[in-house]
Amino acid sequence: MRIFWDERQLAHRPSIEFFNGALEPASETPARAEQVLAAVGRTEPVTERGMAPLEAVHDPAYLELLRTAHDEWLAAGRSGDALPYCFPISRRPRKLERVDARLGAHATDTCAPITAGTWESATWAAYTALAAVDSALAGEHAFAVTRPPGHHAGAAFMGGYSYMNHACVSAEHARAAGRRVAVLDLDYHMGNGSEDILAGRDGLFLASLHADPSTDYPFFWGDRSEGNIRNTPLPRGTGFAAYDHALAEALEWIGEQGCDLLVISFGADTYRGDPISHFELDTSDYERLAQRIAGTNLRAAIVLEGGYALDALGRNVASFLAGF
Ligand code: OKP
Ligand code: ZN
Repeated sequence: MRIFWDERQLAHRPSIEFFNGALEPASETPARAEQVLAAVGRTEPVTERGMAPLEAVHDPAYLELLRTAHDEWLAAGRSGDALPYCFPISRRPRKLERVDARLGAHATDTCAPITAGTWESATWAAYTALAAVDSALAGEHAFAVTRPPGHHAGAAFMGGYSYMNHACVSAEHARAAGRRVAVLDLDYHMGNGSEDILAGRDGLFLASLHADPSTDYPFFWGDRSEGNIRNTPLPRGTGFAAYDHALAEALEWIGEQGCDLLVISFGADTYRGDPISHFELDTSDYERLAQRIAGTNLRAAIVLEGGYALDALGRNVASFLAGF
């Protein structure tokens, strides 16, 4: 297992978030990466890849907003993190002038604050994922230490702590290299951005296990399967036996699609101690789940999505990696 990391991912430092109607300290912090790094040991460096692999999955106007929104926010006389508050439910095309309108046009929710370092971290998360998928293409499993998460970022939207969909950027890179690629999403939350990007794309597949959207974020996706998308909603309280069974079925489907490479969106927020989630996996369960995946003989590029129990995040990730 090779492990990749670039410290520019620490530049994104959101301060606050809305949660259940109150402003709270942000859950998605640089300390998450630091906990993981302390647990996994030596990492390898990552190279810059320019805009092309990002533009292969994201809309150029959206990328431009990500790059410039915080500067525009400051130019408008604001301080702190840039957040949208008004969203285009009307779907009427408009010429957008204020940064507030442009943010709302490219966001599903208020859970993705843009800070001074967001662009730097999000692009280096994508480059780190690309390094991992290059390793998988060459025949060796790899783990990319990535933050902020990516799977709620769609072709032209951010949301849920996610800006750049690094799982999809790396899956598309492997597809362009001639592979049939499955993204296996094991984060607690349904990866609505990944579905947005992958639905209907030739040679790319998404199998996702997640909390039932009737009870959990992102609410408006994740209950239906169609074409190259396979969604498995699971109830709050799901523990190892039911999760492992759902994983076995997802892997069988991935095999039936003829996939020959895996990108795993790994979220450790399925852990029983996660502060914002409601599954019941234990640290040792991650190793057993990973053993099941490794048993398929597909090479895997693993990227980090969520996981907010800071004290346990490192050992949960290490347990998952040990299974390979
Ligand atoms: C990201 B990932 C915060 C409310 C919490 C957002 C959850 C994002 C999870 N304002 N809802 O999938 O771990
Ligand atoms: Zn999550």
